[in-house]
Amino acid sequence: MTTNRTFTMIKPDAVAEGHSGAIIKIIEEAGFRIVAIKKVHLTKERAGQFYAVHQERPFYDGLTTYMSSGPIIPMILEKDNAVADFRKLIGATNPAQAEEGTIRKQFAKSVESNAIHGSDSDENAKIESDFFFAGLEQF
Ligand code: RTP
Ligand code: MG
Repeated sequence: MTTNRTFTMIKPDAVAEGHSGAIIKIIEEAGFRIVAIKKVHLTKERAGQFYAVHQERPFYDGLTTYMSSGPIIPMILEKDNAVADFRKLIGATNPAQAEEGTIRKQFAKSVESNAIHGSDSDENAKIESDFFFAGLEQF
């Protein structure tokens, strides 16, 4: 089953450098509606819970340090085919491999500090949305 929602976070590097507005503009112009949005600063422990799926990977400690290094902007987005279309809009994990015109091509600095997150499945979009937003915030 495909749903019409996905989850994203503008990551600490992009927020700190003042790119949030430009990134949100690209997202809205691509046809996504913002369902929920806020600004939060995760603890390293909480970042570790979000990325628990990667806990055996060599980059896990660096990833959780990075994701707790400053505020992030989590959002729930709505559009037909949201998960796949949003992954396409953000581009490859490593900006060196990201296509021209993608958000990571424009704003990511490295494979780790890559400006933005996008859920990789409908199931994870729901889990990740519920991690940050209460049901009454998801309108
Ligand atoms: P995301 O989950 O953030 O949307 O990114 P993704 O699916 O494209 O990449 P994933 O494999 O899920 O990795 C999650 C995040 O971990 C950092 N990373 N660092 N140093 C490294 O080799 C490495 N690999 C991944 C990135 O911040 C990546 O987005
Ligand atoms: Mg991922």
